[in-house]
Amino acid sequence: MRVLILGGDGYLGWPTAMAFAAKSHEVCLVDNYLRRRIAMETESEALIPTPNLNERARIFESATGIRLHVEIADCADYALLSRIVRDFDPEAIIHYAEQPSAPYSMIGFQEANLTLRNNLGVTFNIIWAVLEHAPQCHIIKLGTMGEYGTPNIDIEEGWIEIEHHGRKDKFLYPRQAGSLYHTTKVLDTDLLWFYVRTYRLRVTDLMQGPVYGLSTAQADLDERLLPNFHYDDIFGTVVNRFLVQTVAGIPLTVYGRGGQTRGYLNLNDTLQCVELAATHPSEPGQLRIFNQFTEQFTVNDLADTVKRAAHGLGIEVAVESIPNPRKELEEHYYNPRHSGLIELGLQPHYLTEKVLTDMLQRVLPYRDRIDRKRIMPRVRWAG
Ligand code: USQ
Repeated sequence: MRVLILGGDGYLGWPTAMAFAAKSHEVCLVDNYLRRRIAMETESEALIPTPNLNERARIFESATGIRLHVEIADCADYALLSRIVRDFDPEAIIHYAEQPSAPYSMIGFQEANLTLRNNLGVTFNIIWAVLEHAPQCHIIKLGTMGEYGTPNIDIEEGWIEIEHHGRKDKFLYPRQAGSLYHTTKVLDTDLLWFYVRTYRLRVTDLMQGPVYGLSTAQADLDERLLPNFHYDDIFGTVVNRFLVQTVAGIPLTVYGRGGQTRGYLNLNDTLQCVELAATHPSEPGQLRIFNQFTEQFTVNDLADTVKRAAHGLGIEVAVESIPNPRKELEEHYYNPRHSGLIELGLQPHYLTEKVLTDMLQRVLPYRDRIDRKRIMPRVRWAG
Protein backbone atom coordinates (compact mmCIF):
# COMPACT_ATOMS: atom_id res chain seq x y z
CA MET A 1 0.00 0.00 0.00
CA ARG A 2 1.22 3.56 -0.67
CA VAL A 3 0.85 5.36 2.66
CA LEU A 4 1.26 9.11 3.05
CA ILE A 5 1.99 10.17 6.62
CA LEU A 6 1.39 13.84 7.36
CA GLY A 7 3.14 15.08 10.49
CA GLY A 8 5.80 12.40 9.98
CA ASP A 9 8.31 14.02 12.36
CA GLY A 10 5.96 13.84 15.36
CA TYR A 11 5.80 11.63 18.46
CA LEU A 12 3.37 9.34 16.63
CA GLY A 13 4.11 10.11 12.96
CA TRP A 14 7.72 8.94 13.01
CA PRO A 15 7.17 5.53 14.67
CA THR A 16 4.10 5.03 12.45
CA ALA A 17 6.21 5.62 9.35
CA MET A 18 8.85 3.11 10.44
CA ALA A 19 6.20 0.51 11.35
CA PHE A 20 4.44 0.75 7.97
CA ALA A 21 7.75 0.66 6.09
CA ALA A 22 8.85 -2.43 8.06
CA LYS A 23 5.67 -4.15 6.82
CA SER A 24 6.69 -3.47 3.19
CA HIS A 25 4.32 -0.57 2.56
CA GLU A 26 5.66 2.30 0.50
CA VAL A 27 5.84 5.29 2.84
CA CYS A 28 6.11 9.01 2.21
CA LEU A 29 6.40 11.37 5.21
CA VAL A 30 5.62 15.07 5.18
CA ASP A 31 6.46 17.55 7.92
CA ASN A 32 7.35 21.24 8.23
CA TYR A 33 8.91 20.98 11.73
CA LEU A 34 6.13 23.10 13.25
CA ARG A 35 6.27 21.19 16.54
CA ARG A 36 10.06 21.50 16.74
CA ARG A 37 9.77 25.24 16.13
CA ILE A 38 7.08 25.92 18.72
CA ALA A 39 8.76 23.60 21.23
CA MET A 40 11.91 25.71 20.84
CA GLU A 41 9.94 28.96 21.15
CA THR A 42 8.29 27.77 24.38
CA GLU A 43 11.48 26.17 25.79
CA SER A 44 9.89 22.72 25.66
CA GLU A 45 12.30 20.64 23.58
CA ALA A 46 12.19 16.85 23.85
CA LEU A 47 14.28 15.03 26.46
CA ILE A 48 16.15 12.82 24.01
CA PRO A 49 17.83 14.56 21.07
CA THR A 50 16.26 13.53 17.77
CA PRO A 51 17.99 14.01 14.42
CA ASN A 52 16.00 15.83 11.75
CA LEU A 53 13.64 13.87 9.53
CA ASN A 54 16.03 13.39 6.59
CA GLU A 55 18.76 12.19 8.98
CA ARG A 56 16.37 9.83 10.73
CA ALA A 57 15.32 8.40 7.37
CA ARG A 58 18.99 7.79 6.47
CA ILE A 59 19.66 6.10 9.84
CA PHE A 60 16.57 3.93 9.35
CA GLU A 61 17.71 3.01 5.84
CA SER A 62 21.17 1.98 7.01
CA ALA A 63 19.64 -0.12 9.82
CA THR A 64 16.99 -1.84 7.68
CA GLY A 65 17.77 -1.27 3.99
CA ILE A 66 14.32 0.34 3.63
CA ARG A 67 13.99 3.75 2.00
CA LEU A 68 11.45 6.32 3.22
CA HIS A 69 10.43 9.26 1.02
CA VAL A 70 10.67 12.51 2.98
CA GLU A 71 9.11 15.84 2.00
CA ILE A 72 9.85 18.86 4.18
CA ALA A 73 6.71 20.82 3.35
CA ASP A 74 3.85 22.63 5.04
CA CYS A 75 0.53 20.82 4.59
CA ALA A 76 -1.20 24.16 5.20
CA ASP A 77 0.17 25.18 1.78
CA TYR A 78 -2.39 23.74 -0.64
CA ALA A 79 -0.17 23.91 -3.72
CA LEU A 80 2.52 21.83 -2.00
CA LEU A 81 0.18 19.27 -0.47
CA SER A 82 -1.82 18.87 -3.64
CA ARG A 83 1.39 18.27 -5.67
CA ILE A 84 2.52 15.60 -3.15
CA VAL A 85 -0.86 13.80 -3.22
CA ARG A 86 -0.95 13.94 -7.04
CA ASP A 87 2.60 12.57 -7.45
CA PHE A 88 2.57 9.93 -4.68
CA ASP A 89 -1.04 8.83 -5.37
CA PRO A 90 -1.59 7.40 -1.85
CA GLU A 91 -4.04 4.62 -1.02
CA ALA A 92 -4.09 5.81 2.61
CA ILE A 93 -3.30 9.18 4.20
CA ILE A 94 -2.60 9.21 7.93
CA HIS A 95 -3.26 12.70 9.21
CA TYR A 96 -1.20 13.67 12.26
CA ALA A 97 -0.27 17.12 10.91
CA GLU A 98 -1.78 19.22 13.67
CA GLN A 99 -0.58 21.39 16.52
CA PRO A 100 -1.13 18.71 19.22
CA SER A 101 -0.80 20.54 22.54
CA ALA A 102 -3.82 21.64 24.58
CA PRO A 103 -1.74 23.97 26.82
CA TYR A 104 -0.05 25.59 23.80
CA SER A 105 -3.46 26.40 22.30
CA MET A 106 -4.44 28.18 25.54
CA ILE A 107 -1.41 30.54 25.86
CA GLY A 108 -2.94 33.53 24.08
CA PHE A 109 -4.29 34.89 20.79
CA GLN A 110 -1.25 34.07 18.59
CA GLU A 111 -1.03 30.48 19.76
CA ALA A 112 -4.79 29.91 19.58
CA ASN A 113 -4.86 31.44 16.10
CA LEU A 114 -1.96 29.27 14.90
CA THR A 115 -3.67 26.15 16.28
CA LEU A 116 -7.03 26.97 14.70
CA ARG A 117 -5.65 27.95 11.29
CA ASN A 118 -3.12 25.15 11.06
CA ASN A 119 -5.37 22.32 12.22
CA LEU A 120 -8.48 23.28 10.27
CA GLY A 121 -6.51 24.47 7.24
CA VAL A 122 -4.54 21.25 6.96
CA THR A 123 -7.65 19.07 7.29
CA PHE A 124 -9.40 21.17 4.63
CA ASN A 125 -6.39 20.91 2.29
CA ILE A 126 -6.23 17.12 2.70
CA ILE A 127 -9.91 16.84 1.82
CA TRP A 128 -9.45 18.88 -1.35
CA ALA A 129 -6.20 17.20 -2.41
CA VAL A 130 -7.96 13.83 -2.10
CA LEU A 131 -11.06 15.05 -3.97
CA GLU A 132 -8.92 16.39 -6.81
CA HIS A 133 -6.21 13.74 -7.13
CA ALA A 134 -7.02 10.54 -5.21
CA PRO A 135 -10.77 10.23 -4.57
CA GLN A 136 -10.50 6.54 -3.58
CA CYS A 137 -7.82 7.27 -0.96
CA HIS A 138 -8.75 6.40 2.63
CA ILE A 139 -8.14 9.29 5.06
CA ILE A 140 -7.22 8.18 8.57
CA LYS A 141 -7.61 11.14 10.86
CA LEU A 142 -6.25 11.28 14.39
CA GLY A 143 -9.01 12.70 16.53
CA THR A 144 -9.05 12.66 20.31
CA MET A 145 -11.16 11.32 23.15
CA GLY A 146 -11.01 14.88 24.51
CA GLU A 147 -13.52 15.90 21.81
CA TYR A 148 -16.28 14.28 23.88
CA GLY A 149 -15.24 15.93 27.14
CA THR A 150 -16.53 14.19 30.26
CA PRO A 151 -20.33 13.95 29.90
CA ASN A 152 -22.43 12.43 32.66
CA ILE A 153 -23.66 9.66 30.34
CA ASP A 154 -21.93 6.75 28.55
CA ILE A 155 -19.78 7.79 25.56
CA GLU A 156 -20.56 5.89 22.37
CA GLU A 157 -18.11 5.19 19.54
CA GLY A 158 -18.58 8.39 17.60
CA TRP A 159 -22.31 8.11 16.90
CA ILE A 160 -25.52 8.08 18.94
CA GLU A 161 -29.08 7.15 18.07
CA ILE A 162 -31.56 9.66 19.47
CA GLU A 163 -35.28 9.18 19.86
CA HIS A 164 -37.16 12.46 19.97
CA HIS A 165 -40.94 12.94 19.98
CA GLY A 166 -41.40 9.36 18.80
CA ARG A 167 -38.91 9.53 15.90
CA LYS A 168 -35.33 8.20 15.72
CA ASP A 169 -32.16 9.23 13.89
CA LYS A 170 -28.39 8.73 14.19
CA PHE A 171 -26.08 11.69 14.86
CA LEU A 172 -22.48 12.39 15.73
CA TYR A 173 -22.20 11.87 19.49
CA PRO A 174 -22.22 15.32 21.21
CA ARG A 175 -18.78 16.85 21.55
CA GLN A 176 -17.80 19.47 24.15
CA ALA A 177 -14.04 19.82 24.38
CA GLY A 178 -12.00 21.37 27.19
CA SER A 179 -9.33 23.28 25.24
CA LEU A 180 -9.05 25.15 21.96
CA TYR A 181 -6.79 22.39 20.63
CA HIS A 182 -9.41 19.72 21.39
CA THR A 183 -12.07 22.01 19.87
CA THR A 184 -10.14 22.16 16.57
CA LYS A 185 -10.46 18.38 16.48
CA VAL A 186 -14.24 18.69 16.90
CA LEU A 187 -14.32 21.15 14.00
CA ASP A 188 -12.20 18.74 11.91
CA THR A 189 -14.79 16.04 12.51
CA ASP A 190 -17.63 18.26 11.29
CA LEU A 191 -15.65 19.26 8.22
CA LEU A 192 -14.84 15.66 7.34
CA TRP A 193 -18.41 14.52 7.94
CA PHE A 194 -19.73 17.20 5.57
CA TYR A 195 -17.38 16.09 2.77
CA VAL A 196 -17.97 12.38 3.47
CA ARG A 197 -21.75 12.67 3.14
CA THR A 198 -21.60 15.07 0.23
CA TYR A 199 -18.67 13.74 -1.86
CA ARG A 200 -18.44 10.11 -0.67
CA LEU A 201 -14.94 10.38 0.79
CA ARG A 202 -13.70 7.36 2.81
CA VAL A 203 -12.65 8.42 6.30
CA THR A 204 -11.73 6.81 9.61
CA ASP A 205 -11.56 9.04 12.69
CA LEU A 206 -9.47 7.61 15.54
CA MET A 207 -10.54 9.18 18.84
CA GLN A 208 -7.35 8.66 20.74
CA GLY A 209 -6.60 9.04 24.45
CA PRO A 210 -3.21 10.13 25.88
CA VAL A 211 -0.40 7.92 24.55
CA TYR A 212 2.70 6.83 26.49
CA GLY A 213 5.85 4.97 25.54
CA LEU A 214 9.19 5.19 23.82
CA SER A 215 10.06 1.76 22.64
CA THR A 216 8.88 0.21 19.35
CA ALA A 217 10.37 -2.65 17.30
CA GLN A 218 12.01 -0.20 14.89
CA ALA A 219 12.91 2.57 17.38
CA ASP A 220 14.83 -0.02 19.38
CA LEU A 221 17.22 -0.61 16.45
CA ASP A 222 19.11 2.62 17.14
CA GLU A 223 18.76 5.21 19.95
CA ARG A 224 18.59 7.94 17.26
CA LEU A 225 15.33 6.42 15.94
CA LEU A 226 13.42 6.96 19.20
CA PRO A 227 10.28 9.14 19.01
CA ASN A 228 10.42 12.68 20.44
CA PHE A 229 9.84 12.27 24.12
CA HIS A 230 8.43 15.36 25.82
CA TYR A 231 8.18 15.77 29.57
CA ASP A 232 7.42 19.49 29.77
CA ASP A 233 4.06 20.98 30.75
CA ILE A 234 3.22 21.93 27.15
CA PHE A 235 4.00 18.92 24.95
CA GLY A 236 4.49 16.16 27.53
CA THR A 237 1.56 13.84 28.18
CA VAL A 238 0.86 12.83 31.75
CA VAL A 239 2.41 9.33 31.87
CA ASN A 240 5.64 10.43 30.17
CA ARG A 241 5.79 13.45 32.51
CA PHE A 242 5.36 11.36 35.66
CA LEU A 243 8.21 9.05 34.61
CA VAL A 244 10.60 11.94 34.03
CA GLN A 245 9.55 13.58 37.30
CA THR A 246 10.32 10.28 39.05
CA VAL A 247 13.80 10.13 37.54
CA ALA A 248 14.43 13.79 38.45
CA GLY A 249 13.25 13.27 42.06
CA ILE A 250 10.37 15.75 41.66
CA PRO A 251 7.00 14.99 43.33
CA LEU A 252 4.45 13.84 40.73
CA THR A 253 2.34 16.81 39.66
CA VAL A 254 -1.28 15.73 40.07
CA TYR A 255 -3.45 18.61 38.83
CA GLY A 256 -6.16 19.38 41.40
CA ARG A 257 -7.99 16.47 43.03
CA GLY A 258 -6.64 13.92 40.53
CA GLY A 259 -9.96 12.20 39.82
CA GLN A 260 -9.68 13.14 36.11
CA THR A 261 -10.25 9.87 34.24
CA ARG A 262 -8.93 9.33 30.71
CA GLY A 263 -8.52 6.37 28.34
CA TYR A 264 -4.81 5.64 27.78
CA LEU A 265 -2.82 3.56 25.34
CA ASN A 266 0.70 2.35 24.68
CA LEU A 267 2.52 3.79 21.66
CA ASN A 268 2.71 0.26 20.22
CA ASP A 269 -1.08 0.05 20.37
CA THR A 270 -1.38 3.33 18.44
CA LEU A 271 0.73 1.66 15.74
CA GLN A 272 -1.52 -1.40 15.75
CA CYS A 273 -4.73 0.70 15.61
CA VAL A 274 -3.55 2.82 12.70
CA GLU A 275 -2.44 -0.27 10.80
CA LEU A 276 -5.76 -2.03 11.48
CA ALA A 277 -7.62 1.04 10.20
CA ALA A 278 -5.46 1.21 7.06
CA THR A 279 -5.78 -2.48 6.22
CA HIS A 280 -9.57 -2.43 6.80
CA PRO A 281 -10.54 0.80 5.01
CA SER A 282 -13.86 2.61 5.27
CA GLU A 283 -16.31 2.40 2.39
CA PRO A 284 -16.89 5.43 0.13
CA GLY A 285 -19.35 7.71 1.92
CA GLN A 286 -18.50 6.25 5.34
CA LEU A 287 -17.14 8.20 8.32
CA ARG A 288 -16.08 5.38 10.61
CA ILE A 289 -15.19 6.34 14.18
CA PHE A 290 -13.26 4.32 16.76
CA ASN A 291 -12.51 5.23 20.37
CA GLN A 292 -8.80 4.48 20.54
CA PHE A 293 -7.60 3.56 24.02
CA THR A 294 -7.12 0.31 25.88
CA GLU A 295 -7.71 1.09 29.56
CA GLN A 296 -8.87 3.96 31.71
CA PHE A 297 -7.73 5.29 35.05
CA THR A 298 -7.63 8.45 37.11
CA VAL A 299 -4.56 10.65 37.44
CA ASN A 300 -4.34 9.52 41.11
CA ASP A 301 -4.34 5.83 40.08
CA LEU A 302 -1.63 6.58 37.55
CA ALA A 303 0.54 8.39 40.11
CA ASP A 304 0.21 5.43 42.50
CA THR A 305 1.22 2.92 39.81
CA VAL A 306 4.25 5.01 38.84
CA LYS A 307 5.21 5.35 42.51
CA ARG A 308 5.06 1.55 42.96
CA ALA A 309 7.13 0.88 39.82
CA ALA A 310 9.73 3.41 40.97
CA HIS A 311 9.89 1.76 44.42
CA GLY A 312 10.72 -1.53 42.67
CA LEU A 313 13.80 0.19 41.22
CA GLY A 314 14.79 1.67 44.58
CA ILE A 315 13.51 5.16 43.69
CA GLU A 316 11.14 6.81 46.18
CA VAL A 317 8.88 9.48 44.70
CA ALA A 318 6.23 11.64 46.36
CA VAL A 319 2.85 12.53 44.86
CA GLU A 320 1.68 16.11 45.24
CA SER A 321 -1.61 17.74 44.30
CA ILE A 322 -0.97 21.17 42.78
CA PRO A 323 -3.55 23.79 41.72
CA ASN A 324 -5.09 22.69 38.43
CA PRO A 325 -4.02 25.04 35.60
CA ARG A 326 -6.88 23.70 33.43
CA LYS A 327 -10.64 24.01 33.54
CA GLU A 328 -11.83 20.42 33.77
CA LEU A 329 -13.89 18.23 36.08
CA GLU A 330 -11.69 16.65 38.74
CA GLU A 331 -14.28 14.00 39.74
CA HIS A 332 -16.66 12.70 37.10
CA TYR A 333 -18.47 9.79 35.50
CA TYR A 334 -16.52 8.28 32.58
CA ASN A 335 -17.66 5.27 30.59
CA PRO A 336 -16.62 5.35 26.93
CA ARG A 337 -17.14 2.30 24.71
CA HIS A 338 -14.08 1.06 22.87
CA SER A 339 -14.86 -2.28 21.26
CA GLY A 340 -14.45 -1.44 17.54
CA LEU A 341 -10.68 -1.75 17.32
CA ILE A 342 -10.67 -4.88 19.50
CA GLU A 343 -13.16 -6.41 17.04
CA LEU A 344 -10.75 -5.56 14.20
CA GLY A 345 -7.97 -7.45 16.04
CA LEU A 346 -6.24 -4.99 18.41
CA GLN A 347 -4.21 -6.84 21.05
CA PRO A 348 -3.70 -4.37 23.90
CA HIS A 349 -0.46 -3.83 25.81
CA TYR A 350 -1.50 -2.66 29.26
CA LEU A 351 0.30 -0.23 31.58
CA THR A 352 1.88 -2.75 33.93
CA GLU A 353 4.60 -2.05 36.48
CA LYS A 354 7.01 -3.85 34.14
CA VAL A 355 6.17 -1.45 31.28
CA LEU A 356 6.75 1.50 33.62
CA THR A 357 9.99 0.01 34.95
CA ASP A 358 11.31 -0.49 31.39
CA MET A 359 10.44 3.11 30.55
CA LEU A 360 12.10 4.42 33.72
CA GLN A 361 15.25 2.53 32.78
CA ARG A 362 15.24 4.10 29.33
CA VAL A 363 14.80 7.59 30.77
CA LEU A 364 17.45 7.26 33.54
CA PRO A 365 20.50 7.82 31.26
CA TYR A 366 19.02 11.23 30.29
CA ARG A 367 18.54 12.42 33.88
CA ASP A 368 21.10 15.23 33.50
CA ARG A 369 19.20 16.68 30.54
CA ILE A 370 15.99 17.23 32.53
CA ASP A 371 15.27 20.95 32.91
CA ARG A 372 13.34 21.35 36.17
CA LYS A 373 11.88 24.71 35.02
CA ARG A 374 9.76 22.83 32.45
CA ILE A 375 7.91 20.66 34.95
CA MET A 376 5.44 22.98 36.69
CA PRO A 377 2.55 24.26 34.55
CA ARG A 378 3.39 27.55 32.82
CA VAL A 379 0.02 27.92 31.03
CA ARG A 380 -3.31 28.52 32.77
CA TRP A 381 -6.78 28.36 31.27
CA ALA A 382 -7.78 31.98 31.94
CA GLY A 383 -11.25 33.30 32.62
N1 USQ B 1 -2.43 16.02 34.19
C1 USQ B 1 -2.01 16.04 35.52
N2 USQ B 1 -0.71 16.33 35.78
C2 USQ B 1 0.20 16.59 34.78
C3 USQ B 1 -0.24 16.57 33.43
C4 USQ B 1 -1.56 16.28 33.18
O1 USQ B 1 -2.80 15.80 36.44
O2 USQ B 1 1.36 16.86 35.10
C5 USQ B 1 -3.84 15.67 33.89
C6 USQ B 1 -4.57 16.71 33.04
O3 USQ B 1 -5.10 17.75 33.82
C7 USQ B 1 -5.60 15.86 32.32
C8 USQ B 1 -4.92 14.48 32.18
O4 USQ B 1 -3.83 14.49 33.10
O5 USQ B 1 -6.72 15.69 33.12
C9 USQ B 1 -4.37 14.21 30.79
O6 USQ B 1 -3.51 15.27 30.42
P1 USQ B 1 -2.42 15.13 29.25
O7 USQ B 1 -1.60 16.38 29.28
O8 USQ B 1 -1.72 13.82 29.33
O9 USQ B 1 -3.37 15.04 27.96
P2 USQ B 1 -4.12 16.16 27.09
O10 USQ B 1 -3.70 17.56 27.39
O11 USQ B 1 -5.58 15.87 27.19
O12 USQ B 1 -3.59 15.87 25.63
C10 USQ B 1 -2.95 14.67 25.23
C11 USQ B 1 -2.25 14.94 23.91
C12 USQ B 1 -3.28 15.29 22.86
C13 USQ B 1 -4.33 14.19 22.80
C14 USQ B 1 -4.95 13.94 24.16
C15 USQ B 1 -5.90 12.78 24.24
O13 USQ B 1 -1.29 15.99 24.06
O14 USQ B 1 -2.63 15.51 21.61
O15 USQ B 1 -5.33 14.55 21.89
O16 USQ B 1 -3.89 13.62 25.09
S1 USQ B 1 -7.24 13.08 25.37
O17 USQ B 1 -6.68 13.50 26.66
O18 USQ B 1 -8.01 11.87 25.50
O19 USQ B 1 -8.03 14.16 24.81
